[in-house]
Amino acid sequence: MNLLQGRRTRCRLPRGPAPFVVSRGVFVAVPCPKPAGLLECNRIRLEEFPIKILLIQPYHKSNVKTRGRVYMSQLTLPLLGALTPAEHEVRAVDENVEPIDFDRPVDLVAITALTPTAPRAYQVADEFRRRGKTVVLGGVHPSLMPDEAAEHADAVVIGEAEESWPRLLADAEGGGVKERYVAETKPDLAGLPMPRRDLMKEDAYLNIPKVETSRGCPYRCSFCSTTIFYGPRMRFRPVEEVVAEVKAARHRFVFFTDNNITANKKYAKRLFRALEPLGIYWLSQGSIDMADDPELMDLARRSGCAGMLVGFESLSEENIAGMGKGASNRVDEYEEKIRIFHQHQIGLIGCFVFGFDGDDPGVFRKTVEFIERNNIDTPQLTVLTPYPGTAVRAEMEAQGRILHSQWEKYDVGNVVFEPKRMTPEELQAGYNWACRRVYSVSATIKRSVRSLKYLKNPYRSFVFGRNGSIYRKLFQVSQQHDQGIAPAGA
Ligand code: B12
Ligand code: SF4
Repeated sequence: MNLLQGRRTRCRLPRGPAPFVVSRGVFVAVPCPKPAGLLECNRIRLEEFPIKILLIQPYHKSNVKTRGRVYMSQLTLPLLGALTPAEHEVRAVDENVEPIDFDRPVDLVAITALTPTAPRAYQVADEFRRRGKTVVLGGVHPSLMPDEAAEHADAVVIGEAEESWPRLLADAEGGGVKERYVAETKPDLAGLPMPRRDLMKEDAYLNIPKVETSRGCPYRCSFCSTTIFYGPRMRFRPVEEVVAEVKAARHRFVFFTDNNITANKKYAKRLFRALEPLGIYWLSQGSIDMADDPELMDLARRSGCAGMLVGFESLSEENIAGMGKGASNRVDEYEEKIRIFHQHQIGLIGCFVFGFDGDDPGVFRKTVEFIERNNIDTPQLTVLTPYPGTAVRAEMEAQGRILHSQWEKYDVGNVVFEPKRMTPEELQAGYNWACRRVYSVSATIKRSVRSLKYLKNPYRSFVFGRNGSIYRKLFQVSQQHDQGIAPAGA
């Protein structure tokens, strides 16, 4: 299918309008009612036609709002916008902050999807295709479930976009897109373009700009999609390019999207040294073993690290070994390492997952007590979720333990599988109990006040207090099952 099909253009010859589709001077073989016209038109160049591209981030109820603003702006559409050759016309809509105009005159609609947003992404795709538009799906979920995505799209982009998105657009210019684009290599991150943040309605977000410093993860935790998607080899951006992007974002707070910003300590130390003069605060993700390196911790603090999102995952060594995270996580060292983080004035968003095979109904109280005892500044409680492509899903599928694949419920707040030592209902009820307890207003205030003592900085402690209330909202919306997969009124 040609994506410019139907766009009428005027032939420069005196014969008048030609019902051809034109792309940068190349005619596509659409039968012409005037046979001579085709010949004549083939000999001339018409004016250039930019492809009108609409990038879409689909709605999901988990994009909760604080004071009317979505809590996280996203990097995906700004980066896709920046990877789009300048001659095309590109717009972006995040459906979480503004409605989609399905009748907008566009040639190509490109939609990104994670697993929980996939059902809405498919609805949006179907709606545009009904209107004759060419639709492309990409991102983590379409990459891991390309056959499913292909039912709703003209093209599916599998993997990272740096090389395949421009290739797809070149095909579109030349006549038509292929059904699949597979990223042939993992792109080198040197020279990534500056994300087009101007494409987004920046005032619709709490506006914590996201910046990448690396992709990939050397570990392969059984429940995680990251290594499957980005690969086990870490790739890094040149430090000076990261610094330039942070400066351009013009914000005192930045979120680095890395899976493990300290996975390569040498790189991390260089990065932190370069960030220090910028006077920013930042959050990112990393593993608990970062606390083993005092120099790294010191540099992180001095560079403005307000907190790290750290995967504790479980308080059971058996679970840690089972998920393949033994290299970085030793349960008996957790308490000491938490103290080291706090001594360095670095707060913790501590992630705990419920529902591993070793978990029984005692896991909830034990985990909550650990969080309270150690003052995890913001606990992130989640239910084990068997995402496509992961080892956990393969194993559960083989054992017939997957309850359903209603992807919108794969939001880490809903039980979608049969646990080993509990019923699904017990797991859900235990999870809900734990969330109510740690995300209660009083628990959140208590944590913030305690955080203030060792973070020694009201701003940092405020960040964690705010995070706590965001996670409370996230938990609440995950339990609102009456909400559909589309925004109200869509
Ligand atoms: C920042 C982040 C968030 C942010 C923003 C999410 C977002 N939608 O952008 C927040 C905090 C909101 C979030 C929430 C969640 N997240 Co999250 N998040 C991340 C994180 C850390 C970085 C994502 C990012 O910005 N990467 C940088 C951008 C540029 O990369 P990208 O989006 O993958 O895009 C590239 C390609 O995928 C491709 N591409 C993407 N879309 C498209 C579309 C087209 C048309 C094309 C051509 C190409 C293309 O092009 C880009 C450049 O190569 C990743 C882990 C990671 N490091 O990737 C997890 C990750 C994406 N999150 C994940 C999950 C599970 C979630 C949650 C469900 C649960 C949770 N609590 O974390 C929610 C769901 C939110 C939602 N409603 O979508 C999983 C996804 C698993 C899955 N199968 O879907 C990941 C991979 C983490 C993991 N450990 O498994 N997340
Ligand atoms: S959970 Fe963290 S450490 Fe494990 S594979 Fe995923 S990104 Fe890597």
